[in-house]
Amino acid sequence: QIDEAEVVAFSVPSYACLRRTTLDNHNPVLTDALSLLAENAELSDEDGRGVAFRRAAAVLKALPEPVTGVTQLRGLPCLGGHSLRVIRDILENGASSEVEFTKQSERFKALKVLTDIFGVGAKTAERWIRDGIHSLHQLQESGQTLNRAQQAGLEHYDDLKQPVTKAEADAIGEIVEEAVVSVLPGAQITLIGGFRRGKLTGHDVDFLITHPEEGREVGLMPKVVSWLESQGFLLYQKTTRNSYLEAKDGPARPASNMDRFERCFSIFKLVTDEGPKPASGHRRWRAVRVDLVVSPISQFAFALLGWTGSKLFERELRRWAGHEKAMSLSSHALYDNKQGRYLKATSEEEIFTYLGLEYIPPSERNA
Ligand code: TTP
Ligand code: MN
Ligand code: MN
Ligand code: MN
Repeated sequence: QIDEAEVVAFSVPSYACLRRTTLDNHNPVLTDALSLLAENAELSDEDGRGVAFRRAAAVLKALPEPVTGVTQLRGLPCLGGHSLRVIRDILENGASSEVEFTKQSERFKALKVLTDIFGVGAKTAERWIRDGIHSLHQLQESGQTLNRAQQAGLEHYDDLKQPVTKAEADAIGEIVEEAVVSVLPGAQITLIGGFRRGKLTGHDVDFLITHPEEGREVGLMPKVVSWLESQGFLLYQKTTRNSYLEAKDGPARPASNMDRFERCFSIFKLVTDEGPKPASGHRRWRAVRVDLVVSPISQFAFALLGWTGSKLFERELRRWAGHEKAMSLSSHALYDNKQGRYLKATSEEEIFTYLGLEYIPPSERNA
């Protein structure tokens, strides 16, 4: 018999940026289920539902131990009726019928396979599915026109599905660093994204590049890309220019959440084995997705905070800033709407202080 007092009740603040979320998840079955429903919603153009499931999953990720009964969840934030139903199903029956049904559905499977191609988003996948395309094979047979990114994505599909290890990320980091200092001595690179949060694997590797002297970073990306290309390290790249201009009278947040740094989406050719020539049919390299971002030093702290993630942690930081502090936070700047001015910062700690938040280190931003 279970004593009422033995039922652990948890207490968790509702904003993910008020919580410390490590990679030590005690409820992976529940969070996987909710994340799958979030993914399905996002792929189906139901972003509101997607965020609701992401928030619910994040609350469970922050719990100090496994949930054994729904009574423990009383009073927890972000758990709507739908998420609670899914959780109860799993706790009581071992599985959620909705999750199992979604996983098996032809539509979800097709959306997954197609959007797993680099360069293919939900809208494109949706259109292809309407044309009866549900698999890579059907796509190849269909005669659909693919853009350059999608062609590269299809060509390197199997490699890009393989998780990238920390060792591979570090190997790429050394090459990128060599490129960066060769074209601009004194320039610095920082590993960002999931690896900065301490993840052991990732779907890509993200780097932030800057130079301690403001302005020296201008025009850097094309030079880095040329260097990498000349050495044969890039299988694909697309560079987009910096389009950020600080408005005289704010706010910091651009129309979309997409930031406006000079950035490069690439597919890297990483040599995996320096040994003797491999048997025919085997190759000694793999393709890895790499994202490069260049920021001026004056925006570096904001870029670092904005690109370290997790995506939900970032979203919650911006929500906190807007709703609780009347400030607009982006990867470029922090604007105080009441004072009508930008707040300068040279470290992530300063930004947390402006926002009235306790500092959360990267390893505890895994919401
Ligand atoms: P991702 O590389 O997509 O995610 P991740 O590194 O957290 O996870 P994974 O291991 O699967 O790669 O994005 C990294 C961070 O960059 C994320 O917090 C969101 C941010 N970001 C932007 O600020 N702008 C953008 O346009 C994109 C795509 C990401
Ligand atoms: Mn990443
Ligand atoms: Mn991720
Ligand atoms: Mn990335």
